[in-house]
Amino acid sequence: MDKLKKIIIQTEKNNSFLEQTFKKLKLFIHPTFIQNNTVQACSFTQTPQKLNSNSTAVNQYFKNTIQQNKNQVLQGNTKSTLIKGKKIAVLFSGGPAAGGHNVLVGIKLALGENNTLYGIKNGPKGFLNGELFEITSQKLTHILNLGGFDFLGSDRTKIKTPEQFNKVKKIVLQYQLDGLIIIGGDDSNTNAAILAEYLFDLKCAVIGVPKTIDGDLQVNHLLPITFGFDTATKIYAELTGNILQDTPSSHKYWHFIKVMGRSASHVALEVALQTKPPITLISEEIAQKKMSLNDIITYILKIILKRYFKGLHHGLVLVPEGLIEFIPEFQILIQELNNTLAQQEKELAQINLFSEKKELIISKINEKSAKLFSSLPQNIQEKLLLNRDSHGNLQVSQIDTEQLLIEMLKRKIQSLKNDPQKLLYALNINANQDDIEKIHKFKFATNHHFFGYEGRCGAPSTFDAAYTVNLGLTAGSLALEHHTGYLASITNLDQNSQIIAIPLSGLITLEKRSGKNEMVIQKALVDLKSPAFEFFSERRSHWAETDCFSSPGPRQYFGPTANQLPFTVALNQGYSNTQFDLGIETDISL
Ligand code: FBP
Repeated sequence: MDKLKKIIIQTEKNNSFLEQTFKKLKLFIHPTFIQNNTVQACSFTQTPQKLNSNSTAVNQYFKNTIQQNKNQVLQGNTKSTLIKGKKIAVLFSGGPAAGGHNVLVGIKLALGENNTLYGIKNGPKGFLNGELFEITSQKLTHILNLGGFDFLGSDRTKIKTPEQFNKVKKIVLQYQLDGLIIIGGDDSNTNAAILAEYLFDLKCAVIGVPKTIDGDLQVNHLLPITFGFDTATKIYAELTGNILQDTPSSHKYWHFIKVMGRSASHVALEVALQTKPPITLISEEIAQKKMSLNDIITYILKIILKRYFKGLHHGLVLVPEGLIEFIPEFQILIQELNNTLAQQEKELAQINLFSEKKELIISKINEKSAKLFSSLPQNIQEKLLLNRDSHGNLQVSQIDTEQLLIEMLKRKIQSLKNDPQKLLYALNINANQDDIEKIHKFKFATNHHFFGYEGRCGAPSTFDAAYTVNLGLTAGSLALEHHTGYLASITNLDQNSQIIAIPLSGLITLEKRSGKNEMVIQKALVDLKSPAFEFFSERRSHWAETDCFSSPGPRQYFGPTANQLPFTVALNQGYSNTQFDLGIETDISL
């Protein structure tokens, strides 16, 4: 075989030239974890800061954990005492997010060679099946700084039934676990809090690590962001920036891009701040203004036409994944569909033809919802009827909202062509005779995209790479010292960053889900009074009227933007610049 072929073959199995380099990249390690030039666990002390739970039901449910942790925030301090012989297990829960592998590396560094780290394959489901194996340092050298969750795998099983809890107990006893670390989002950390209480008597500490590209697990200044958000938004911003750059070049397309982020619009907002497209929809604002689908279409069309009259035949609309669930009439429709799908499960399972399924559904929902459902394109109807996930959620990532908007706009534009004067008047656009003539020539050429899965498993940005290894060190240290029911976190990401632990029980509230009160960590949605949203709302009309976009390019590992934090995080935390400071660049030797 010739030399060139050999070189290319050597890049197989996560060994591209880039990956080879990434595995050797130095990482920023927080000074709390460095003693005598070695990276090791820290110890924790209580801070005066306490989280208050207002609900007696929550206090009652978490009585053991709260009695021990007093809902007080902990702070990490450098220490030297050596802890030996502990057995800690770790699992991923939910969708992947860049940096997950570095969390494992961080935990392993905290545990050192005197304690045992077990990896749990395939998330909570694998835990229930006892899929544990020992993670050696050797195994981790191959995944340092690489994207994905594939080293362990993940799943979305919610541990909730008595049988499942019994299985958990059995596994904890079988492996004599002193700690369990759950790397997950809001729902998974709710599960971590519940398991901490459940395993209290067995003296198995349960620790959460805040993961999700959605960015919807935030606790004011205590948890500025989850890991994975930075990488995902940088990837989406790169792609969006490239498309924006194409628009005035080809000068004919309107691109509709749906970006991931299940419910909250943090991802869309961040990508908007990075790239400044003409239109970005923010679900939380649409819900607050009670905008109907027709209102949204009217809003978009007005901008499209205003740009058209200025000679701008192109543009881009950024659509948050969860939009549909925030439009009031869809909220009602989805609720009714959820109920009907649950009640008619058996009947529906026996029907093969979609038209017959649809007929049954329509006969069971109210007239208004039936009318809305019938007016939707068939592919949207089909997706709205897909199975719910294990937490009972509609699978919004499967719904082509960007295509729905295009279809509805096309219908509206058709009616505009039939009666331009009437519609321009309805849209409140002042148009002269020339403009009306132009309407007849108006062409609406579109493209649609969904940026979702491509953002979850890319190699972590420098921020996520550093953040995750330090979160892993934090979680490992908490478990070693047997602090149970805590979420690992780092505050003040721009300067004087601090290692902290947030009591999970202090984050739990009661929320009505499917008609029942459930203990949950509430999703952090985009706050319309936040500095990031206010800044966006100040700038957006300027971005709509002219081409103001910018193209941030690929995520960078060297140079001026290598240490850049998400803009939304920097704005909302009141930082004075966009750079993170997480410690000292250190060679990781495993
Ligand atoms: P997590 O909340 O588990 O991190 O998942 C985030 C997410 O990427 C959402 O943005 C998206 O709606 C969902 O996962 C898609 O899930 P799936 O992998 O099951 O298609």
